[in-house]
Amino acid sequence: MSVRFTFDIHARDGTARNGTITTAHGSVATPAFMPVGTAATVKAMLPEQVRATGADVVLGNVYHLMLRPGAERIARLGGLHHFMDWPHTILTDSGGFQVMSLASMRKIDEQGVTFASHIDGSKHVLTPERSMEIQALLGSDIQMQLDECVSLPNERPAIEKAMHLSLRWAERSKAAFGGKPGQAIFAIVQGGDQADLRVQSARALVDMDFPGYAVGGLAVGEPQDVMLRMLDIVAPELPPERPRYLMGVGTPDDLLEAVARGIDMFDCVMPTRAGRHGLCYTRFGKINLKNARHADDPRPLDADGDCPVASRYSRAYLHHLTRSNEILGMVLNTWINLGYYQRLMQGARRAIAESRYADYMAETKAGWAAGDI
Ligand code: PRF
Repeated sequence: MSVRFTFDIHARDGTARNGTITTAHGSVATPAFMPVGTAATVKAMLPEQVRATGADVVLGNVYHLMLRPGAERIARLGGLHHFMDWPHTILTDSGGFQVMSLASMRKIDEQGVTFASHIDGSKHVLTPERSMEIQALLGSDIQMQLDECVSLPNERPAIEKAMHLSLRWAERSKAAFGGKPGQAIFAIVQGGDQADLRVQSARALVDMDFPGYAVGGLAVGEPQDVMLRMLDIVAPELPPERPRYLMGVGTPDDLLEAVARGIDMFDCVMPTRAGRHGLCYTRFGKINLKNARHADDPRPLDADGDCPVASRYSRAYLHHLTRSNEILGMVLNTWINLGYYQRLMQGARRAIAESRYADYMAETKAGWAAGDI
């Protein structure tokens, strides 16, 4: 029996939604946070630990994996799920965004992106067709169209040009998508901070009929209120029965606000990257474990919470590991953060199902603001 890609909405509270995405590799409870596993690893974590935090899906990157170890090699070795031993859902980003932030000598034209590898300087071309071919070789469950994302603030002509190029690349990506059972391709809405361009982009992509829609080009330098205004404008344009993914976002506060506006999926390096630098997210707000005030503190970060790490180790120990650059410090801090992001989304799902999302948001924010940490 082959599994179809589906999205079922169980409950709505205002514009917030609680649902389940089903892919070839299992189900994803939404709203969902997807830990970033750029190079076929969620840095510092074993796959079973990532799973234990509550993640149903992780993200992989075309850009990194095509350069090292190579998409054809991963395919020969049985695909990305087998290679990294993550048997659950995988979403892959198409590569354009990472090329623009990491590669040197980047050039974008109608055909695609030409760039030099940040690893060895070798030259590569990524077209919509090649990006989809790579995502098929990886065996990704949710594949993203190739797009162009410009940073903000930016001039309108540059935003408009990138939005139109992304629409043409959406057509080509969709035509090139292989689509085994249980796999899907998502479109990406662009248009920067320009309301009319956002609407134009969303409408053109909806006409192309994708199984899911992402909102790209946000959290790229604009203030939070601009991002939220764009979500207020874009979400009503998208088909209510299809999943919506806000790419590369964000802080816990961003997630709560975007869920309220109808977003179902998120990914961000923040919990993993911040963790490796000693920054932890908890119910009581953000804490910098490098700070000297923790050196003699015997209390765990969250004695009464369900995180096996945050309830167990003392702040003094986490401070010591972090200051000493110990590998275990990165592991524990990453675990705490991924655990917190997952609990935040679990709480959101429950609150939406019980029609008390606004209260959940207010209570959660009050917990951060109390700042007793
Ligand atoms: N496009 C793609 N990946 C992304 C983004 C985008 O706009 C962003 C923007 N926040 C993060 N990751 N393809």
